[in-house]
Amino acid sequence: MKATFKWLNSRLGFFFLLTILIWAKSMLAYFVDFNLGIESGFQYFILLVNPFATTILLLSIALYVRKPKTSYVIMFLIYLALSVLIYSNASYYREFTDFMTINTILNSGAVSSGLGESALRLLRVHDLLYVIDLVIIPILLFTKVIKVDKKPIRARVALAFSILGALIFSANLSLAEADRPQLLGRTFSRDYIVKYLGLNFFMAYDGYQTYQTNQVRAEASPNDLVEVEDYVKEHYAAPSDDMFGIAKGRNVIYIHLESFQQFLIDYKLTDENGTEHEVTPFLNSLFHDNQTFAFDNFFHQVNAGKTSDAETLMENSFFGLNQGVLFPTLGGSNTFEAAPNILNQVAGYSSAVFHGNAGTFWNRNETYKRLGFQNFFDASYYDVNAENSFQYGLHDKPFFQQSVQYLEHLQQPFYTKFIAVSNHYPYSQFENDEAGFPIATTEDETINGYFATANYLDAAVSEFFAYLKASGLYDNSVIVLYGDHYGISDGRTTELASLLGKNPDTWTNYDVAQLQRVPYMIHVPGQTNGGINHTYGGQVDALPTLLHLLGVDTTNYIQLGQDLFSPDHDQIVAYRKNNYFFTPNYTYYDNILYDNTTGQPATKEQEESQEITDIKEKVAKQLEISDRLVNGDLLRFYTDSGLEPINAEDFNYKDQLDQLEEIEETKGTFSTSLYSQNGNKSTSDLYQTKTYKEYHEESTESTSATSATTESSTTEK
Ligand code: GP9
Ligand code: MN
Repeated sequence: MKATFKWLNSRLGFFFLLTILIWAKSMLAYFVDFNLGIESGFQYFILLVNPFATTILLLSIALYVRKPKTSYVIMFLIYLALSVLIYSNASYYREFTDFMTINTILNSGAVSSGLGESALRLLRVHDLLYVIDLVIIPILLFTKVIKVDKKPIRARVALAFSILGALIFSANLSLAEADRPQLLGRTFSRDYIVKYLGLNFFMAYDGYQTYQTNQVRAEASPNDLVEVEDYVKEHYAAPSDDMFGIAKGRNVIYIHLESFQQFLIDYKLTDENGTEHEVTPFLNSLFHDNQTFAFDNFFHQVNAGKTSDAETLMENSFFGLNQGVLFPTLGGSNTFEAAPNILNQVAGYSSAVFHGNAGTFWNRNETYKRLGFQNFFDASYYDVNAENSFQYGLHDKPFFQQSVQYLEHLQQPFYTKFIAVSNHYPYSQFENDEAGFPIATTEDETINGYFATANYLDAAVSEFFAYLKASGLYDNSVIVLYGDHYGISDGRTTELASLLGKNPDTWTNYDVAQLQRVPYMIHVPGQTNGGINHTYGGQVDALPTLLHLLGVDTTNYIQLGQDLFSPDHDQIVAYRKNNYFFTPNYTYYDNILYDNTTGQPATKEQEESQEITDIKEKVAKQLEISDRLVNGDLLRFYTDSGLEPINAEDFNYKDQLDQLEEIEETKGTFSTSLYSQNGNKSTSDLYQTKTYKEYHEESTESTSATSATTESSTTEK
């Protein structure tokens, strides 16, 4: 027995023991306490090896220390720190389904409430496995069962271990980047970083990011606001009298159309037999409805933060970051004066976001609180299973359907956002009863599937509208639909050319630039003077536009966009990447200025004209002001809005149905939720959903009106 454990009596033996134990504890946390969403054998493999690199690297520090006792003590202390990190995260995760960050540790009571008073409630039997060794190992050392090895490790050997750790780390990092490109640049979610690179790395990375943002933040002062305020005043576009307040007091329902480009509107895909298929018949009908104020020169302005950048723009009327992504880096600490907060404080709106993916994705669970969203229904509120979901969460039809059980409990008026996701890269084909819409036949799989997933999204939105009408919510709501960003990335668009009736050989970056249009439709039931508006605008303009329709004065808010209905609206659309821009006359994209009338590069005179110099200056200014505002966290100094600062701790995204029901109860007969108005009865059964197959069978058998298809119509799959 003794001989078997003899290796433990050497320093390297002790080092290996601790390494293996940290690995084992990491596995315990990964597989028992965390929910990391492992999607492939490859990810599984990365998960198994990721604790080694940083553990070896850190423990190797103690190998350089020659004195026996000191070396053992240092090694054990490092071990202790790593163990505490694993265990505290395991415990924190049970309460918050998230990892601890430097910010949560430093600034919030959340950690103490997670690990303090309620810690007992969070204890599990298997927790013993995380801590028992912390007692046993010292005992084994004191009782000399494990003997302290007096012989120092040669510096060269110590160095070899540090290098080994570093090598494993770089291998780990390249495997991770291969599976999830731009993992670090974009910081999609903490889950991703832990899944690919482990907890230790995550902590260090988070520390580095926090340090960087705090540096910039610390240097900023209230003085920096002056320039921002000047810009906002000068750039302000007063509302048009005809439009101001036309939707006053109505509920707001945002529908986020994932990866949806303007070219899909009215597009017909021709199948192999030459038959044309309208891709998004419902959204097309909305686009042409005279109750809809639709825009056909509206551009996305996102950068690496994609969906979350679109959200940043729409909710705040400022841009995402030039480098990195705002939600994960600043969302958990910055001060915002966003739409849900403004509407709550000036017009008594309640608010909620609905999204069928993990709440941690894009750090939404932290950021939404600071934006002022009272509720956030993430994947944990939905019945998500292998059949009705994919890698980005719940599919759109069950997503909208399952959302109404929560929506009906919100006090009205409400400000809500539904983030659809099925029309997301890689636009995989459905392999169930949702399959059937034709798949395009280009060389590019991604493009081929795009139309079918867009058609699915269209059907999902149509069902949701039918519910809104059936439940009565429709009439006192304004429904805003927008595409968040391109679905077909620039590099793939040549393949798309022929589908758009263009010649791939003469396809240029001018054509690519035109594809950055996304739909923006404001549907105001009962209004009849809508129509298609050709004004050039972008996502940064959405918030002042909406607030003015709701009759909210925006003069005192720091918003960088302009009301699209304002006669003063400047038709200059800044693109976040490289200060490109779109205007009615010019397109600046991929470092080339194009003349819109010809689609050809502009002449030298045009390029050097005063008009272009002015546009470039305005674009640069808007982006620069945005960066100053967010990087310096300047809104924390701003008081002229008259808004009370938000306390993120006031919002708790757990057990939200209970919270909403409690509000209904307290308000009694004054409760304005749909549920209360409906005599405390759910409206969920008004929701009708069918699969593509069911719709299709129905339309082909349209002569037999009472066909059996309606029977099973409310079941999804
Ligand atoms: C994820 C979804 C997609 O929850 O919103 O984000 P994206 O990849 O488009 O940025
Ligand atoms: Mn998106």
